[in-house]
Amino acid sequence: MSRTFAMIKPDAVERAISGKIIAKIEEAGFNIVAMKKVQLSLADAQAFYAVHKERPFFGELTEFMSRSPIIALAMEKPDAVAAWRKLMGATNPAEAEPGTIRKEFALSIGENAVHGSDSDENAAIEISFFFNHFEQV
Ligand code: DAT
Ligand code: MG
Repeated sequence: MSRTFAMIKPDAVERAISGKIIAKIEEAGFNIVAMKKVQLSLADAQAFYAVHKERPFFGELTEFMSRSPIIALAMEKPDAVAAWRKLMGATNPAEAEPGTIRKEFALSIGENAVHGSDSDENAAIEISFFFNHFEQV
């Protein structure tokens, strides 16, 4: 069993489709071990996405991620990181496979509905960014 970290991003929470996305997560067999709705400050978003700070889209990304609430989730499944990235689909919804969350719900490469960790190591860092040990069942 392994864990990954997911976020339902502001564009999806604003459109009130977080329930549809959580249903897909559960239908795919993930066990949600922690979940909360929070609004990131700009500084929080800059810290979370620090790895992208030299990228040309960093300002746009961090302003978007802090403009309204997100839902943060830690979830468990065998090979969770890869399984969640497969269910999310490609970063750019134009390249996402049919049946993926980004294909169905993303608006653009920036406002792409969901986040997912890219490695077990980053999953652990991202889960602990949002949840302390007693917030994880
Ligand atoms: P992913 O979220 O699929 O892991 P990433 O880590 O490369 O993608 O980038 C993080 C987020 O930054 C991504 O979900 C949306 C935004 N982003 C990436 N590339 C972008 C681009 N070319 N223009 C605008 N936003 C971009
Ligand atoms: Mg990434």
